[in-house]
Amino acid sequence: MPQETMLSSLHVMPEVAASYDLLKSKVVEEVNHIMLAKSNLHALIGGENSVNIMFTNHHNHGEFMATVLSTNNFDLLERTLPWVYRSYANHGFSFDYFPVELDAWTQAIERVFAPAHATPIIAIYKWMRQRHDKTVEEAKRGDVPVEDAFPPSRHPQFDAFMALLLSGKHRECLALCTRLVAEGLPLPSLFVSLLQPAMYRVGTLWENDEISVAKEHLCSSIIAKTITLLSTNAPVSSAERGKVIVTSAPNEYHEIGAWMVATSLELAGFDVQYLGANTPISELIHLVGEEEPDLIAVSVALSSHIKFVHEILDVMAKDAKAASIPILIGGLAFRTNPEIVHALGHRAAFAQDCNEAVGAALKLVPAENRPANG
Ligand code: B12
Repeated sequence: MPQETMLSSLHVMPEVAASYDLLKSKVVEEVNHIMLAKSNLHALIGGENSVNIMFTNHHNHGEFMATVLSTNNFDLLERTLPWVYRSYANHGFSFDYFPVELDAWTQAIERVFAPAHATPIIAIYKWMRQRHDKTVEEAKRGDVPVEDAFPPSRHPQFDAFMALLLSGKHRECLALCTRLVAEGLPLPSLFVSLLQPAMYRVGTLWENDEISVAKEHLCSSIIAKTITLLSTNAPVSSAERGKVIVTSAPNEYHEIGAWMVATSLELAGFDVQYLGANTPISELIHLVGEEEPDLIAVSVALSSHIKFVHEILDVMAKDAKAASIPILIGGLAFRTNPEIVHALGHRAAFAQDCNEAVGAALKLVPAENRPANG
């Protein structure tokens, strides 16, 4: 009987993680190639229309594993696997696809890497392969959806707003929010109690294949429009709190959370430069050099992008102008993996939501740094 690989025995050296990151696209190409040659592929992935979804999965898996290897965070891997199985199963994939896919990764890694680098990586794939039945069990049992893991104090109008959002009634969504703000609900509280849980619900519905990608896009665009229109008319504090750059991490296309943070900071009196989604690290550092902000806020939704926060911190630490600027992090990736926040220690501060982000920013930018006092 083959010896069982233990989670605690897994470890990769930084140079192995770096070469995985460098060569992962080549491995993904190999995996795609191996999988396309399978005679039972359509049975495994739920029909020929799912080939592109499979390619996306391989790409996302490569990105995710690069984060796991660079941080040696195998708890993150263990926690994420059942979610991956469940999500793809809900979109028509058979659970039998996963062992076949994992074998394809092992084969591709053997082809692309020299044995010294391939061996520790393959040990991880062996471990995933070994735990397949357990992962299926956990996927079927279903863990707690994001929206239930963070029970927000949902606004009483949540159900009404959700119904309008899902039926694409953008004017009515805006009218409802405008009314709540006129009645005295501060914008950051509206974000946290209504728009954020609405998008978390959209995520659950998408994950369970109860709404289409087009519907999720529609909801995102209505929320984006609502944030823009409400924030344009909102009163901004006259206090001068200092300058903040707010951005999403590289490759991160989730920007609504970062946008809420940017808006909340702006209303509190910060001079905010909001960069939106997917900012390359070199561009961020360049802008930091030009703008000399008092704080940098980085949003990460996908756990596969956590490695970019480490990279940003490393690059900033070596940059003369950026080294002393505090960094605030947040987003779903940290909310669902709190041990990562702990591991970062004092290198970065964390806040759960856009309301908390304001309090954290006020602490990180001392009064003596603020323009009125400078
Ligand atoms: C809308 C959406 C998208 C849109 C984003 C559109 C846009 N313009 O932003 C698009 C279509 C691009 C998208 C793509 C993908 N998505 Co998506 N998406 C979502 C969804 C439904 C909502 C995201 C959102 O707006 N949430 C609402 C905001 C307000 O919440 P928030 O981000 O948590 O932000 C709050 C706090 O976290 C905090 N915060 C956020 N940032 C910061 C920063 C700082 C500094 C601080 C202090 C605080 C802070 O404050 C915010 C306000 O209070 C989520 C579901 C979910 N539960 O979030 C999935 C979700 C995040 N997506 C997911 C996935 C898998 C993907 C894809 C990989 C899908 C695919 N197969 O291609 C791609 C990846 C694209 C990429 N490279 O980034 C998964 C992630 C799972 C995981 N474990 O990592 C989720 C959870 C869906 C799910 N239930 O499975 N997605």
